[in-house]
Amino acid sequence: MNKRISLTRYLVEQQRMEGHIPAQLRLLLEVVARACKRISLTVNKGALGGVLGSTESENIQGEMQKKLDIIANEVLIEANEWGGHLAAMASEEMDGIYIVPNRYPQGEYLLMFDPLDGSSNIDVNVSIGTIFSVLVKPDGQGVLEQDFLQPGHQQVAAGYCVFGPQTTLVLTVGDGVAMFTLDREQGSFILTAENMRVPADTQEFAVNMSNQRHWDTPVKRYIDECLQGTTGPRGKDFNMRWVGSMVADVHRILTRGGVFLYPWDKREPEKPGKLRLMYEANPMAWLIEQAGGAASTGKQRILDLQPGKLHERVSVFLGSKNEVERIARYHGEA
Ligand code: FDP
Repeated sequence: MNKRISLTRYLVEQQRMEGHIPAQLRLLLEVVARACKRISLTVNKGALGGVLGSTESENIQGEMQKKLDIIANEVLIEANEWGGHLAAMASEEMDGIYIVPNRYPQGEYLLMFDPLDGSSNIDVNVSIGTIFSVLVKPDGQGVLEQDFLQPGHQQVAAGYCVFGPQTTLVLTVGDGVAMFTLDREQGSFILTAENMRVPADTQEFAVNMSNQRHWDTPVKRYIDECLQGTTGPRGKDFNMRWVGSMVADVHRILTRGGVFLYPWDKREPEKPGKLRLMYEANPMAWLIEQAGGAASTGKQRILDLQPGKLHERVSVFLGSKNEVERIARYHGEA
């Protein structure tokens, strides 16, 4: 890419284009990106910054919180609460919604985030990230948890930032997917890919194979067929890649294709899945669809799900379209 386009310039140009993002949404995205820069710097310090390891606390889902989960959560709240573009926030790490305090002006947007996805990879220096999703607050006085319970197809912006060998921010405002790489010397995100596309076919899958014995029949069938390679019904070999941070696995899929599976399984049958609909599945599903891929629960398009509660979990299959459609077909046939 010859001319360097910063995230700021990209967003200003998106704002100028008719029907694209309003000024308040542009501001919001810039603030989220700034918060991601701070989180990236903190992650980079690692043991030197005293930020590794766990706290004594658990989040609402009963998971032990890492120090960085809490730090990233605070960074995102502090950065976003005063700008006047938000009405409230919700986070995987907080029980209820966080309403913008009265001392600040209230905006029309709702921000949701998983402040640090892939927590179990923090201490071992493997890629982790921040995932975010933006909705418009429905009309009416005040803000209620209910206002967040909108299907994913109503998102107005979604993205993530991966803290890996490079820090990359990937974003959609409903007009394709763009990727920005953090230039540390300059301190700004620079556009490094536009119109990212997920190829419809792939020979790579991402799943936690240790759960195989707990899967449902359609998932077992799909993976069994992949594993049979050239001599099986698929007639081709498959490779497996599993980082174990959804944000990094999805980033690979957006970059070169593949399919990601985190299905419902029999370990805790009453739970619809492990991943969270509002903070993980919806933003990733929209990004993947915007890049020409597909995202399904196996039975339904993820973006059409009506959330029943803030911390709802869901079964997730996303990535290369033909593979996701095949998995959905196997669910239909089961
Ligand atoms: P983590 O528990 O490390 O935070 O949703 C969280 C997540 O990571 C995803 O990023 C990842 O895909 C998945 O859980 C991995 O979970 P398991 O190791 O339990 O399979």
